[in-house]
Amino acid sequence: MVKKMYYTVELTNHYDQEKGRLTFFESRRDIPFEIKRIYYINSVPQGAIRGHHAHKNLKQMLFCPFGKIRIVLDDGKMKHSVLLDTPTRGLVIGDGIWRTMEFLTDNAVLCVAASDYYDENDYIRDYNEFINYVESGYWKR
Ligand code: T46
Repeated sequence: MVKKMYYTVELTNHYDQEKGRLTFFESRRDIPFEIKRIYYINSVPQGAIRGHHAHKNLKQMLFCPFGKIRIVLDDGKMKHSVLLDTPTRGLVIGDGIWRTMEFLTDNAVLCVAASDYYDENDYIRDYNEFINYVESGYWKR
């Protein structure tokens, strides 16, 4: 479904000097899955790091409408980081990616569109277990 494991996307937006900016994305057109759930994270103290998990099947798109958040992505072999510091940047993350989210500014907001309902069984919250999944070939790319 999500062929690349993660990538950023520049979201379509309309800016008006007097009225501001409107940004949008649509299932299947701008992101490669149907959205079943939206959630958002706020009131995070500056410097706090959340995440530390991967998903077995879930695909998501992360975006930051306010503030600055660093997302570190780990496929079990290599790590990359992506800065969400503009409301028009989306980060699509496929399954099998260990992620952390570092809130670099106070009051930053992380919004997420997800391909499925919440299911704790889809989470891998132990890093050694994640590496075992990677080495077992669970995610065939
Ligand atoms: C992810 C990153 C980007 C729910 O009950 N329903 C939900 O839809 C979600 C997302 C979470 N929860 C519960 C599970 C935990 O008891 O809320 C609590 C906090 O969740 P968690 O510690 O997993 O939050 P983060 O910020 O570490 O991770 C979240 C998402 O859980 C995760 O899927 O990829 O944001």
